Amino acid sequence: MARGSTSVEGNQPVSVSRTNLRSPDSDPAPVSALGNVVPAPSSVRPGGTPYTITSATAIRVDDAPGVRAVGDHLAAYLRPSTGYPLPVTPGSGADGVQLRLDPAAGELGDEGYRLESTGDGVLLTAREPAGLFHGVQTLRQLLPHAVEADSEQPGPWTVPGGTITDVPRYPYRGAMLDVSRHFFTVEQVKRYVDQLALYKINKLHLHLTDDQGWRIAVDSWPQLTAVGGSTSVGGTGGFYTKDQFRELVEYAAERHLDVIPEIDLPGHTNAALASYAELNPDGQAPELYTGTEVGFSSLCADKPVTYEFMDDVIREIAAITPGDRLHIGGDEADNTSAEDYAAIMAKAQESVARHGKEVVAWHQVTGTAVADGGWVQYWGTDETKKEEREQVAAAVRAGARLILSPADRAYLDMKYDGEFALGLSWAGLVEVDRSYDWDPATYFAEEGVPAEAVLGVEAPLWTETLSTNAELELMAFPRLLSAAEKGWSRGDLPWEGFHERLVDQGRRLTALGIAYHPSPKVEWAAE
Ligand code: IFG
Repeated sequence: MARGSTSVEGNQPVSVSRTNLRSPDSDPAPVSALGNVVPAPSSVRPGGTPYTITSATAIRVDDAPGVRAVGDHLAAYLRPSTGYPLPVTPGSGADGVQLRLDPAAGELGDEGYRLESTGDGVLLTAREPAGLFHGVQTLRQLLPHAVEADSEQPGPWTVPGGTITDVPRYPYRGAMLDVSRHFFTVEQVKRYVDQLALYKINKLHLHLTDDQGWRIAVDSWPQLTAVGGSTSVGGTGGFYTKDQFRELVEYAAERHLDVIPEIDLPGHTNAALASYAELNPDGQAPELYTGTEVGFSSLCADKPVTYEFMDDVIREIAAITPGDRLHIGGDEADNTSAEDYAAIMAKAQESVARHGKEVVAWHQVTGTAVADGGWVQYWGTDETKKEEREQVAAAVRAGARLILSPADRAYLDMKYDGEFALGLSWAGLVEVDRSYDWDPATYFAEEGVPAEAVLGVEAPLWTETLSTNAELELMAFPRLLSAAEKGWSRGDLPWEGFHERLVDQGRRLTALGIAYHPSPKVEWAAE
């Protein structure tokens, strides 16, 4: 099996060393046109006659809930660049592009799909609408990259012939956006959601509260946004009303992403403490904070009002969150004693359960009791002490499940190189090859954590140094594609194959108006 290409029988693990980095003697076979997709599909069988979309092509959809919506998304993706009408037509025609549900296709699971491209057309089959939506993202990538343009381009719009059968490896494939250090409006977040959908990301974790800003309205504590939402790192503030948050949740859901809101506790709370004097030990509210230090703030464990505050906030956020998960933070509580941390996190987890949700928290929560069914988000690095990793493994043995966000691989705010203007470097420098150089399935193998305890992967983007979509996109692309592939495909695919497929993705990102980082690790102009 030549290194670097996706096999015709699914992704056979190639024998790579612990790193997936390019080895000098690698001679990757050219990836097939049908396999030129990120994340890599499970099984790619090129062959048969290609299909060319024309002005006569119809998008034929099952008359079932959610299927027409996927057809409308596909039409919206293709109409501007092709200039074709591409009507979305309920009915059973067997030509054109068909989106069909098959409840018996159990092997495709909740999010998988089959794409069959022949001379007569493209047939997308899935058990659920989410699978059809993910199949549509693959179909986009099988068309020339000019299809992503928002103005009419010359064709032809040809899809390679063959069959793709594709099922995600992990159910949790996330991206986090920190809207506290710098606020991003609803429209700015929607733009990021559109980009995440192309790579089959299905979770948007919004880091809504921190020292520098409280970004979500809470009716019972209105000062949180009136005061706590009024500033940011070095600048103006902002916040989402509940209706705006609902609008984001709906927009993400239409693109098959669940929103997971984070209320960071007990640390990273200066914005809340500055908003309500009574939350502070001495009844004195601190100044609003617009710097970038961490670890200095803490809720007060021995004041009853603290727990009223937390329960009110969790109640109101739970009520506007359709998903079943709330993130309660738990990181960098450097100014909270272990005893106080345990007391606060226990109460917070009780509140989450009382309001009908389940917990996600940063892995520091494993220093105290993790609620049944709790999910732990690990953000350590290769330098993380063994006992810290062991503590996480112990929580897993007690039933917790893991979301992996290793900061020296998946943190999109890490500088690419020492001279890079944006981003931070506390976890090291992360070029795109390093962002690809890890395998979620074996990441905690040394601690004996079973592979099935890993729910998936998330790529956080912290915004201490970012405030525009252009800056966000420079940091997120192309490294988000590594996280997307680690979450959807096998984690032991060789760097060479990913590198090959990145080249075409670069052209797509450009066609999408995304100014990505032209990493020197990738031969972007390669034919
Ligand atoms: N660590 C902090 C973030 C942010 C980050 C920047 C976590 C969980 C460093 N906590 O990452 O608030 O400041 O890279």
